[in-house]
Amino acid sequence: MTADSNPPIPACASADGVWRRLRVPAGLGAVAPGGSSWVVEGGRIVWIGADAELPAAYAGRPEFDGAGRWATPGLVDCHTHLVYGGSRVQEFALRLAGADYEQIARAGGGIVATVAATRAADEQSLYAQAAPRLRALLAEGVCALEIKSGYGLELATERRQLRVARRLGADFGVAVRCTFLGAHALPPEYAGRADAYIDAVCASMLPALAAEGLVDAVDAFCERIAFTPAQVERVFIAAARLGLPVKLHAEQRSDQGGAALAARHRALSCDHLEYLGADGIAAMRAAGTVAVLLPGAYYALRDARPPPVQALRDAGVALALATDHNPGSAPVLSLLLMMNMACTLFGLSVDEALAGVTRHAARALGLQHSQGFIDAGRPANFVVWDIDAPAELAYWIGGRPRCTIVRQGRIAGAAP
Ligand code: DI6
Ligand code: FE
Repeated sequence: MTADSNPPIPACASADGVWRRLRVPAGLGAVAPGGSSWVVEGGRIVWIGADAELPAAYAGRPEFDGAGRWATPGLVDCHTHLVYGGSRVQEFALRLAGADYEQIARAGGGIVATVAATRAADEQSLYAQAAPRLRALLAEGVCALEIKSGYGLELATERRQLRVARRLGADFGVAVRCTFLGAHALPPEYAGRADAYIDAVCASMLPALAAEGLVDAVDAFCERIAFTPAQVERVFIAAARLGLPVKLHAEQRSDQGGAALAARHRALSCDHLEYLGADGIAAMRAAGTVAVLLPGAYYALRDARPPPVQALRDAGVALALATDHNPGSAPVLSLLLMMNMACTLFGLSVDEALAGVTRHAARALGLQHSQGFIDAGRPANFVVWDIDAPAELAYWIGGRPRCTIVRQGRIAGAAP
């Protein structure tokens, strides 16, 4: 995808008025079974109820007639690495020729290759490269997303990534949660000195970026090719000192006990989880930590071991889905496709997949009070779809249903 010199999507028109005759899938809104209406005022939903019960006080407002269409909350992509320099298209060819992700990483490719390209890119270039990726996600109804740092691995570049993430949120009128992922990989200048790098993450990078208001949460990569649980725990302690919530890339390629560690630190989410064991599940359940499943990375890496969905379900752990958009393991630009893959590859039901890209994804970002559910008192973030049934959102592969998106109280545009 080429860099974008176009301006952000304009927020076309106010959504203020009465949205009538809409149906919402079970569990995604405070709605009536037969058909619902809601009233948007000043960009927020101020009333919601059955069509027939619309208070007379709202008569005369602009009307948007859904004519029985399905509506969902705005989608939430709760795990992306959207801001980075370059691509890793050559690794795709290497993988097709038989190399695996860890071999590529150990040979100096992988995350560290993107670190070099990101360090070389200025803020304007990072913004221009990320904008079309964001535009693709937004066109499917995404109203909130996470953007992680982690391709700088030194202060100035991590700052640049997070500043671009903040600017994208403001310019595109979308809720962006900025997550500091300094403990993503070991930068080459610290080769053989992982603990010294973690010192720098905890003592200087994180406090500086948090003081600049650039950090909403703190993440780390706990894996054989990344950081040990003991190193991750030091990062979590530094986050707690600053009052920041944590999350973890855990158990993607081996069971390191990362999920249990993260749950002990009351993590918002643990993500990937293909190798998650019973202890991790129990700890996540006890802490209310969301399990974020990333079927795009699973697919792209041709993994053979799906996450333990049935055990997570049995334990009552909330399941969220995300693109994990990144240039290496998940060049994914469609959250709807992740619904399809989660159903097809991981055995989720359509209802679970829908909750996974709305309600539970919002919780994975700590945004459960403003995103992922249609209710009075919340900012107006919802999508009205031209579909026959909610299952259509998980059905198409490589296309998307037409829709009208209301994002932060503005009608953001209809898909062509
Ligand atoms: N897990 C991921 O899915 C990404 N980072 C991580 O820790 C992959 C990042 C990359 O390959 O560039
Ligand atoms: Fe990731």
